[in-house]
Amino acid sequence: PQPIHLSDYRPPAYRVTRTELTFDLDPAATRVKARLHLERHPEREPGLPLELDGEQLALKAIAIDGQPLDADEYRLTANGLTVHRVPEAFLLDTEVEIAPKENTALEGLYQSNGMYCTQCEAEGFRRITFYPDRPDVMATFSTTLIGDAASLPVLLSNGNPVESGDLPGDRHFVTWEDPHPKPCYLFALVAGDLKRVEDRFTTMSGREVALQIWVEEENLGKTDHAMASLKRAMAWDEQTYGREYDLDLFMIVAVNDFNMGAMENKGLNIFNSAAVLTHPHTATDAAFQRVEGIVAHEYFHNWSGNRVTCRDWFQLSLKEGFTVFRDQCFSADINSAPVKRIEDVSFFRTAQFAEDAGPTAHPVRPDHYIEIGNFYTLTIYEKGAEIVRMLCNLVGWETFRRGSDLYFERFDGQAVTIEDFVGCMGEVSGQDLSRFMLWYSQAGTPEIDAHGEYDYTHCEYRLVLRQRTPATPDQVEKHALHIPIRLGLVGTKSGRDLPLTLDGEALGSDAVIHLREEEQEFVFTDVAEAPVPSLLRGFSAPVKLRFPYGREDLAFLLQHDSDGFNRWDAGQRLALLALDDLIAAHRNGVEKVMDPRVVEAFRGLLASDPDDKAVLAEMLTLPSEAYIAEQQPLVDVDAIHAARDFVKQSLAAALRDDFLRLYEANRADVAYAPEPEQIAARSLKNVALSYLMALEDEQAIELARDQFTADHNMTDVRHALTLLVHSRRDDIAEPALKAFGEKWAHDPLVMDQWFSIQVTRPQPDVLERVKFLMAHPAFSLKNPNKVRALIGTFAGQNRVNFHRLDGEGYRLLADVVIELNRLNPEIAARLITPLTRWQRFDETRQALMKGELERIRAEELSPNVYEVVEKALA
Ligand code: BAL
Ligand code: ZN
Repeated sequence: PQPIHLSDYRPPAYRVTRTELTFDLDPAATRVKARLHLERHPEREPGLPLELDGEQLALKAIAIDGQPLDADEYRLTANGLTVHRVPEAFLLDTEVEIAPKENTALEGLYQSNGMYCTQCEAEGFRRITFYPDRPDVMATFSTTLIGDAASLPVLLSNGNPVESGDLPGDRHFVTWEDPHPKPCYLFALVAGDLKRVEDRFTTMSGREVALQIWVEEENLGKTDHAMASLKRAMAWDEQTYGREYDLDLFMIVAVNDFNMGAMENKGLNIFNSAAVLTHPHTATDAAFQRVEGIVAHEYFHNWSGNRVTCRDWFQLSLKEGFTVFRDQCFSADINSAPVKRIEDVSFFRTAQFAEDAGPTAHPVRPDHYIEIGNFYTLTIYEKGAEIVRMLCNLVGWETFRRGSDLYFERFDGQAVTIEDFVGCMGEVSGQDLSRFMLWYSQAGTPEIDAHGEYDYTHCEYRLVLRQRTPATPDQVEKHALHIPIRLGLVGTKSGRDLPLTLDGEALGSDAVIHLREEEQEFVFTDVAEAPVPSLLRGFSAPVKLRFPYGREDLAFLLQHDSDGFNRWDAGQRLALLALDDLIAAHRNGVEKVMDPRVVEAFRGLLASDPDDKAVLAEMLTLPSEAYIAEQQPLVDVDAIHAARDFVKQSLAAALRDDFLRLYEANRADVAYAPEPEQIAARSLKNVALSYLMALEDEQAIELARDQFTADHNMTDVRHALTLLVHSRRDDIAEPALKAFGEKWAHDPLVMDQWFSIQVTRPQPDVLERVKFLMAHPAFSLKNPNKVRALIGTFAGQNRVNFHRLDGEGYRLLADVVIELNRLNPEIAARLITPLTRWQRFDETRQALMKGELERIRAEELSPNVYEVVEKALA
């Protein structure tokens, strides 16, 4: 497969102004009739052939302006259809046949549990009909669905229903009209035996919108939270961005087999059922919050994505980065803002940093790709959101909002570029953002080395910052970026933020400085006492910042930093220093000794009276094995696991009574609600229980067992079950696991959790368990949620066992990738990620991992898997 380059972009030769589709639904032979109203693009020369994308379509008929074409008037290939000569403006009629039931890739039209549904982003529409399948072709759509009246009583598509009726042969039809011009990636249809929950929303201009969530009957009781989240998101977007919904109807459909989390199709969002269905008995607090965030994300796309979309797929972060930023702010507003930031950054620094440092590293706006499906990445989404956040902070919220208004107004109904978005921000702020644009084109995580010195004589604090971005594949030379660094100087005597004066200007006690050069010195004057700098507050830029903090400095910041995020980060840094020593001790076979400063810091936290319990829970949580690994020059999975376990056990032993008190104090017996205060208390209680269970004494086991059997809500049940299953007490773990599996055998989303809990246990027999579970009746390689829950979780989260020295973990993953390469290339390509990180490991493991990548490469590969494997082995 050949790469596609951003620099080759040209407008399409012909644009479609209107699309009329008729689907006659059948599992093996769905007929799709398409009437396209086409005209030459004014910027393209006359006389060009008409090129349409199309894959796996059986062409049955083709006509232009009503005249059937002869075979020599067009050419069919595996990727599309070319009509050699067409008029300036014309109607194209085609009819194709497709087989939804054979579609295991879950792109285009497919079946899930007997219902029909679609996924067209990025390039799935070409599996439905011949079409210019690119986001800069925007048309109004009319869609008629014809299906069996008994088995497919519900027929949905984008827009508003305008006509329906019965047809001969017990069939019926519904016609939908979507008045908003859209690219075909936003097309959707759903047909099945579904039930709906309905609500209403009155928009800020007083229009009534019907809100519907469509599910299988047994899931009718699991939609309340999604509906409440949707209404909150609609109100938030009006209040925060002045954006109002624009159709009379907004629908969400839950689907079990879905590659992504959800999809923002115009007026008809299709959701992975895991991203929409919740019930206190089946979903954890984290799942409730995830649903809230994803429902909001998809809704927000209605403006940032649908009304204004991307010119080409290189601009994917235009809609995704902005929309992730919007959903992050929404979640922060309605939950604990510091915890939301801690969670997002914690995930980002673990997973996106790893991506940016690996063989698949790419800029937020890539300049080439083979398969766009491989670019729904943490870089495009999360780093893209960090860039938008920096922009917002650079120009200030009020100005950012004016820029956003200008962007939506100027480009409404258009397909545009990242320059158009940033240009609006530059225009309203008067700032020159040309250098800032480098964030979009330069891959890799910038590293900042900082050091500072206090001059007692002159009361000055001199801060020197040096930036460097390591080379990434295809991009060796890097330039200095514009990096905003929010900071404070915390007085060592007063424990307070000191006033900041820079170049004679008073900046307050919390300010942003701008690093633009490779190296810059900042001299703060009138600094009354020696400070400890608190740098990169709130993670003000997506960079790695190193500062030679002593452990006392970190303990001090943990106690005194006025920035909640940096207080948490100081604790993480302190724990990492202690972990470093322990990892070294483990490797050298030396006795491990716990750093008393960490114990004291934790004792202080446990004695504190937190104003935000959720933040305290985060502070008491040790860095994950994956994050610790990110800090190591070479990853030693066993040493990391042993060191982290040792810290956990040492803290538990030293502070057992405190953890016990914390557990009891947060054990409220209230009716479950997914609201911030309750979630915070549950997190704190469950963190305490984790420490107590590190000791595995009788009392801890009793507590965990009681919590498991009390069965109040899935958050508590799942946490207790995980602790039991991960303990050495098989006599308790196995019956609990069995009871849980039997109780929830009917619920696929809970069974996903059951799979994940088992395959993250640290015991060495887990690999055999993974194989055994692959034969479980509830498992299917064709269901992406199951693959992620069992295989993805094992390979991504069970580091000691996946990286077994006999290579069996790698082999298992490669076997699954090879099989999925045929069934579902998009999921297969994503699953390879852990193997692509081979350079981070010792030579033995490197050889084993590469061996498996080469075994995959020897197969006949989909473009998705080919691209990832080639990069990994380059
Ligand atoms: N556009 C794909 C799913 C999402 O990002 O919302
Ligand atoms: Zn999105």
